[in-house]
Amino acid sequence: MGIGRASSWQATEVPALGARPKGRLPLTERPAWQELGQHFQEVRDLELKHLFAADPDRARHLAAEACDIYLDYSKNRITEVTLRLLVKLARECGLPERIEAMFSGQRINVSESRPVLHVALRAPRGESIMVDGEDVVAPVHQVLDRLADFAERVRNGSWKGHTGQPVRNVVNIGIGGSDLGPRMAYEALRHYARPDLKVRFVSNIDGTDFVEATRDLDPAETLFVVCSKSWHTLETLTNAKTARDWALRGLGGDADAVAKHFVAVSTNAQGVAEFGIDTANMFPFWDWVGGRYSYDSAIGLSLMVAIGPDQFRQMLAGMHAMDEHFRSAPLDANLPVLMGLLAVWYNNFFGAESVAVLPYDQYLRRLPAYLQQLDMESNGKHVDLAGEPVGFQTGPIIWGEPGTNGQHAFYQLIHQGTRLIPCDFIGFCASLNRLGRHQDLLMANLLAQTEALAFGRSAEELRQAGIPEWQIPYRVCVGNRPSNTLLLERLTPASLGSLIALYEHRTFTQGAIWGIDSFDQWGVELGKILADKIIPELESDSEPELAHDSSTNTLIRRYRERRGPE
Ligand code: G6Q
Repeated sequence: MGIGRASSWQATEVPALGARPKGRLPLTERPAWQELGQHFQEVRDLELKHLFAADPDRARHLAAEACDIYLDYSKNRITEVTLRLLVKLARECGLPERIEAMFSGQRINVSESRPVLHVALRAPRGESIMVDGEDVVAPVHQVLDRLADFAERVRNGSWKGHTGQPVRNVVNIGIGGSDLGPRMAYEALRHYARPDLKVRFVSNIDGTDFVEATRDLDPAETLFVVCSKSWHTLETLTNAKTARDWALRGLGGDADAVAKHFVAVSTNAQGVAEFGIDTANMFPFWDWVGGRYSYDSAIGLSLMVAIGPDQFRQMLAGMHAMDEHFRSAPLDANLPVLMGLLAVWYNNFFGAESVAVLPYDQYLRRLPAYLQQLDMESNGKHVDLAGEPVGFQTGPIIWGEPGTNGQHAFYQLIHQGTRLIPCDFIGFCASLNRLGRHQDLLMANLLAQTEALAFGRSAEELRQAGIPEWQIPYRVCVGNRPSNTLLLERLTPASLGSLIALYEHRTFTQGAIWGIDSFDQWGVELGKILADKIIPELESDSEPELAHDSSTNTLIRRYRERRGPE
């Protein structure tokens, strides 16, 4: 099978009109989609080496820059015509109108009837975005000021624990959007964090997560930041309760200690109060912030304590700069739009099933996990905005590891496997840790990988290099594997902010083309409902009556028999 030959664009089923704006055709019937389908047949076998040979200025033509992020997208299997048609598709899908609808606070999260306003979290003081007649930017800054005040008190030692000791350990308790963002950003900005402050993250309901995160901590010096938008999440509430027991045990059992060692970030003040955390120690956010889009809200409190309010605000400024770019740059020079359209090109026309994100910076090691949620929870949808089944593939699988580790693990499949895997390479010109030759060696690897993927190594080249004939088939790399390269100057709070906002808006662009709701996540509900049913069956002292399928029943019985004593 030739790489990238599978094609899903011809899918015949199309979504019904439903709530689609009047006169707008289903996606696969739109002129640009149809033209892209024909164009795909013409260019599917074009090779990058020929495209580069035909246009010595290709790298200049197919590059864009914004917010100090240089995007080289020349190593993609596209021509000028592809780009023109993709931009035409974006217009036919109403992308500019959808961008405006988001920024102006319309309820674009249709299945939850909510606006989607993470962009308001980084809007500068004095701007206003109205929702139901009320400005949402002013409250954002009130909360930011409260967060900054609290973070400073923790950092300068004036916030004291129950026994009068300053905080030396911050443990963030949350899961999903209340964990992945702050954890990724803390890792990314560790260079800017206070070295004398330990910051840990507990998310998994597996008790091991809590035990290992707190094993070497002194409760008298530990602050728990419990993050839960809903304050209903089993994992977070269970971990928070365990944390409270742990802290009280270590602090002599005085319930007053909770006020000094626990703060909450939530939209649910009642739930927080019932749990026993004083709402004076609660930082709110709003239902127009989706969990996976929330680390720049109060959910980022642990990060703010670690890096300080000024650096946090610089991160917000970097995000805002990318928001402005996304809102105002022409579509064909707009980084998130270009990346989103290229993703659609591979996903729907080449039939690519996944995208690898490969950051060449150790500080970005949690970025692939973060982007996995951002993209897969947002665009893993099977119905369109009207609730009708889509007739095409939506969100791809996102995966990756930091370079160069991945090179010694899974890159083989990207180079010589049978699947087409578009890659995003992310690198920095200057390292935060200059150490001998390390940075040049790291970046040489990034550049070499993009080159090897694009241009491969032919049988002829191998012959010329003296490789024995019998070995040549094994060693040929056919190339023509596409990649984007994102080159930034240096990893700073601002550049991280711009990078994350770039990916947020890339996700948005894809969702807008597919006409889906990128802001709900109903698919995660079913497992929770079933778990709620199974919990009492595992915990009951007497043998429960089981009414599941025979597999689940057998597994429950086997687990109960063998779990051992407490
Ligand atoms: C993200 C999702 C999900 C959510 C977690 C935690 O967009 O909504 O990952 O963040 O389920 O939810 P709570 O913050 O409500 O505990």
